[in-house]
This record gives sequence, C-alpha cells and structure tokens, in this order.
Amino acid sequence: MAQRVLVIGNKNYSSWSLRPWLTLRMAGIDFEEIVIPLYGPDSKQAILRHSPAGKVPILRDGDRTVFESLAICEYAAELAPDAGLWPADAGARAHARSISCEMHAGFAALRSAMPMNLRVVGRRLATPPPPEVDHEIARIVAIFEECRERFGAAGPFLFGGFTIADAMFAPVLTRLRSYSVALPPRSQAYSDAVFALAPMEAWIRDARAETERIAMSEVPLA
Ligand SMILES: N[C@@H](CCC(=O)N[C@@H](CS)C(=O)NCC(=O)O)C(=O)O
Repeated sequence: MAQRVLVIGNKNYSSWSLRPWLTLRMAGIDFEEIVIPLYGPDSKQAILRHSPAGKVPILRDGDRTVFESLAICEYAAELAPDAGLWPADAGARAHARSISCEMHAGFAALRSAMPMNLRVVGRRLATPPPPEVDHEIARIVAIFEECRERFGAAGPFLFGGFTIADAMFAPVLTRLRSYSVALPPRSQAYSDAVFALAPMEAWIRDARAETERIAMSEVPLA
C-alpha cells in the first residue's frame, strides 16, 4: 500500500469523504485513494480492514490511522502548515473551528432530508421537508453571510482563502444545489466559488461516472 491512502465511500454519496479529500487536494498533499462502495454485503468488512471505527473516511499515513473527517482535516493542516487550511488570525481561526465543529456535529435534519447525490441538480423534494430543515438552512445561510461579511475580504471563500471550513460545508452546498434551495446573492457567489474549484469539479466528475445506486439516498423528487 502507498505511504498515504485516503479510504473513502462512493463519491456520489459520501459527503463525509468529500470533506478531507477536498482538504488534502487543496493543500497539495499527495495521497492515493481507495473507494469502498458503501452499504453492500462486503462494505463493512472492507472498511473494518482499515479502521475499527467502521466508517469512512479513513486516512492511512504509514503506521498512523486517522479517522473522523474533521480529525483528518486537522491532520492535513499539520502536514501542510503553510497551506492556510485554518485562517491566520486567531479570532477568525476560532470562528472557523466553531462552524466546522457545528457542521460536524449538527444539521442532522438537513442531512437526512436532503442526502448528497451529485447526480441530482436543480430538482425539488416531492414533499416539503420538516420545519427543522428550514431552520437549519437558515442557520447555514447565516453562517455564510456572517463569514463573508466579517472574514471574507481577501478572497471568495468563507475566510477569504480556502480553509477547512469551506471543505466542511462543501457537501451542504451540493445539497442546496441538488434540491433547488435559493441563496442570497453573497452566499450564491460563495457557492459558485466552491463549485469552480478544480478538485471539486474532479470529484463531481468521478461521482457521476460511478455506477452504484444507493436506494436510501434516492429521495422522492418532484
Ligand atoms: N462522523 C464521521 C461520519 C462518517 C460516516 O458516517 N461515514 C459513512 C459514509 S458518509 C459511512 O462510513 N457509512 C458506512 C457504514 O456505516 O457502514 C466522520 O465525520 O467521518
């Protein structure tokens, strides 16, 4: 096996896998990838061969095993200290860490009602989602607007240059786009900047080339 390997799920569906993959690519950190198609008869065993936690993503770096998406992103920031994966300013960095943890731990209603499915763009859910989803979307938009206003002057991303916070929210941007959630202009411009990243384009291209279908992610669409 190569020195550094990121074990991920299907690119079309695995939102947790996208976050560290994008972080590593944006930081210019070399790695090979192993894609394990999820929720098949042998998937769990294949994942467990890499980590007892039994979930992807997993980073294998020599004899180190790093699991949990945000922990892998933090590890990437240590591998590439000059890549600006966290904002340089301590206050901005604290805020970036706060919203990254908020994303990692929260937004369960949105994640359940609007699963990541990169083959879907500009569709609508067949039935209105529960009200918590609207509350979570409002909170996400508030995060985008506040970050762009307070910290975003130096570039198009939440903290100007690309940071782990952008990676943490990238899958959410795909969900909002898939299910036609309108964004205010500043948030839309932010979303456009993330989709225009070359690694993001590459991930979506690979995702659409996959052939597996995971039924739980095929929500009814109007
Ligand atoms: N908190 C974990 C969540 C990881 C997770 O739920 N991964 C899903 C795929 S996106 C998974 O491995 N599912 C396969 C399974 O549970 O067998 C992280 O941030 O990495």
